[in-house]
Amino acid sequence: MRQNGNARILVLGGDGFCGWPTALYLSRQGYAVTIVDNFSRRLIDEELGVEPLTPIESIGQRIQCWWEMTGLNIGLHRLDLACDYDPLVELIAETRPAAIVHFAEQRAAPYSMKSSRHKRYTVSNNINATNNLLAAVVDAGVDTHVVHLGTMGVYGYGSAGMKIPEGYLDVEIPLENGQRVSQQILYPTNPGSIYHLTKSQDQLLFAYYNKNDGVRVTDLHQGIVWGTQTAETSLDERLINRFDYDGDYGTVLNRFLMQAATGHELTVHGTGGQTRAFIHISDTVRCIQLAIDSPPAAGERVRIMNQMTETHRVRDLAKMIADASGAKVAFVDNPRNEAAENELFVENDSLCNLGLKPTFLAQGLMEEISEVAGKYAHRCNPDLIPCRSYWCARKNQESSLGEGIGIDTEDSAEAPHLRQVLGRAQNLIGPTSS
Ligand code: NAD
Ligand code: USQ
Repeated sequence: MRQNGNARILVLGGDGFCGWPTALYLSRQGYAVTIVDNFSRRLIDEELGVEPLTPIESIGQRIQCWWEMTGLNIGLHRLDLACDYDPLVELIAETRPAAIVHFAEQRAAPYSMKSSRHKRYTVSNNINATNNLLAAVVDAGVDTHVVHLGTMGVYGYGSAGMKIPEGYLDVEIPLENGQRVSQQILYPTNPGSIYHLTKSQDQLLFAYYNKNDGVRVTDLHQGIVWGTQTAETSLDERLINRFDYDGDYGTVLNRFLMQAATGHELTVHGTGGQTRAFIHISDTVRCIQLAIDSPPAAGERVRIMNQMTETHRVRDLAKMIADASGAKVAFVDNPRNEAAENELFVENDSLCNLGLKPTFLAQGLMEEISEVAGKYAHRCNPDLIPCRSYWCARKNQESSLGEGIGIDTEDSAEAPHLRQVLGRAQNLIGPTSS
């Protein structure tokens, strides 16, 4: 008998790197899962001329395979959350989900900084998707718990020396009459890219709809996700998760793993003194369930939890992987505008207290190098490894002249760069099971 059999969960962005394994995990835990996605991530692969290192199937084939392997059905709706408002309200009103997990945003900082077009697309897509979701929950008249994937990057990556708290900061304000008033405020946000900026703005949308309409929200401020496979995506190669390694979407640890496996130098930006927070993909999916199973009470303010398990300095990561694999480390010019060196201390008690048992880097590293990066190394295109998105406009223009990207030709921020490939979207979706 499945414990969660009656609970319907919508997974927005369920075809993506975090969304797909989460959809499978929740399905296996007994929730009735429906994926909502517009497949923009697959279209962006086309725009960038990139394929993931791992050979991912169409969403239809993925869902079909899941049914064959487990007898479990996953529903599917193709919607653009930033535009398709009425169908979204209908879907929520019809399914009355216990929770909606919101992964559906443009999530790469380098991509968001490539050009004004990419900045405008990222802002338009992400803010509209989040606002539409919240407005739709209100319009549908449901008491659904919204679980959002935020980012550690909303805090910036530093503090006054204390651990970064989980969302709220205790402050004391001196009044003119000499009294001092204590308050908790949202931790001052300090985003480093346009992408991170949209996550900061999401926080205000959540606070507003929570205050005004009583929408129950959990915002999970997640660190950099590493690894590829979970127990569920490993069941059959047709279920494999995507592994991004290119200069825009590849995240640092997965890039280093792939670089080690393909004999490429490990591309440390600047001095590698940047310290960041990390979490394994298996822990991501577990955290989502922990959040779903412990919703905030009616009337409770937005609950913010830091979803990370360890912090590392980039050059230490490179050394760890170089020592394990024999790879060489290259210190390259940093294309980003970020602090060269930072310390990072983070509170993460909430999810650990709910039952998270972290997977630490030392446990999974070699397995990732050999079983994923090594196995699919032949699919790597080395030309796609360098990061060519510069935070500084002039350098970006110089770079885009060489590549034919980044120049605005249309007066719309909606998704102009995607239009050229939209016609092929149907092929990417393939047959569907629902
Ligand atoms: P991803 O790009 O692989 O997946 C996002 C999915 O959302 C894609 O399938 C995409 O097609 C879909 N999507 C985007 N815009 C949409 C729209 N308007 N309508 C419908 N679907 C849309 O990204 P990911 O790595 O799985 O990240 C998921 C979420 O987790 C993001 O919000 C990201 O900010 C957050 N996050 C990711 C990481 C990480 O390291 N990957 C770390 C912290 C937080
Ligand atoms: N870096 C290198 N070499 C590389 C790639 C990156 O040194 O080849 C450095 C970057 O300069 C940066 C750090 O590694 O200092 C992290 O970069 P990243 O691309 O791994 O991570 P980031 O851009 O911060 O974004 C990723 C996800 C994003 C998520 C965020 C969580 O793409 O969706 O929100 O991690 S966090 O970093 O905690 O804000």
